[in-house]
Amino acid sequence: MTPARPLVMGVLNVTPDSFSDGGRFLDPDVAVAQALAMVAAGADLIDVGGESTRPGAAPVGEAEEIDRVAPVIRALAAHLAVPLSVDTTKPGVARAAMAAGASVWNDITALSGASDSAEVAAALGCKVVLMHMQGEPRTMQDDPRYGDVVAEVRDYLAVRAEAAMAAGVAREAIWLDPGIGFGKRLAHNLALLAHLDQIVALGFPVLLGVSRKSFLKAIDPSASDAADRLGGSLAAALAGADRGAAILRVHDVRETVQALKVRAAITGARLLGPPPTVQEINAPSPSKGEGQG
Ligand code: 9MG
Repeated sequence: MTPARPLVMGVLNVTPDSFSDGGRFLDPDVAVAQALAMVAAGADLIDVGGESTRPGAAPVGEAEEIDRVAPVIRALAAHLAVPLSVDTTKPGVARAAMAAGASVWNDITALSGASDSAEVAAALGCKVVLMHMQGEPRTMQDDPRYGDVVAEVRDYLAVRAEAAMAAGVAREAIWLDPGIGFGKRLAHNLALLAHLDQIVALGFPVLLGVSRKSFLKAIDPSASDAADRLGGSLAAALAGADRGAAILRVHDVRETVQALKVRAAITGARLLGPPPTVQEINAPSPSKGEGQG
């Protein structure tokens, strides 16, 4: 039996200014072609975003955001069998996206972007991603501070999940996300990745987004271009998978799926193969020249 692997969520930005692929997929036909390619490469779901969340990004009005995402989601729903997610902080955009065929609301404000966000999510009956962010995208990287970042993020997510359920969102509809890079320094991001199991322990599926993020550049300064961060993205994604991430939000679908397949094959081989006996472990290694051909 192959061990379960995390689901892979492909990122489709229909924004003129996203940090990684801004402006490339504004045309619905181009967006559909890109989404089809991601599904062919193994994406289990597609996340469509019409407002950039990179630090310093300019906010977008609701009508413009709907104009960007709704036609693309409608076209994707007609061509794809995989679930579609909308990355938005606005209940009006979430409503329009669900009407166009989406079934997941990916909200970087954890349903705190508007006073009625949680009630709208409950009424829509969609899945919701509740993400942690300190501050707001424009200024979040100015001076983020925490005492114990893992405990603070975990407790915040637990409170937001309770608030969503109190508003009528079903427990099974909730996914949590530590919000890597959202109001966090390198050390905060690394602590959250190293201790992701503490967020997983809350009992909800955990979505993780590390793909091409700036903290990778802080570790390898040669990766100043977002597209040069594939190796770091894969390493961080696998670390998240090892700690129980259920969904990985990624730009490089084919490479991520391949990395996960190799990881699963290794895990499967370890699970299926007989464990070494004490005698085998204690047996002396062959001396030089023996058994090496
Ligand atoms: C929109 N967006 C950008 N990065 C993200 C992340 O890490 N998680 C989620 N849920 N959304 C993200």
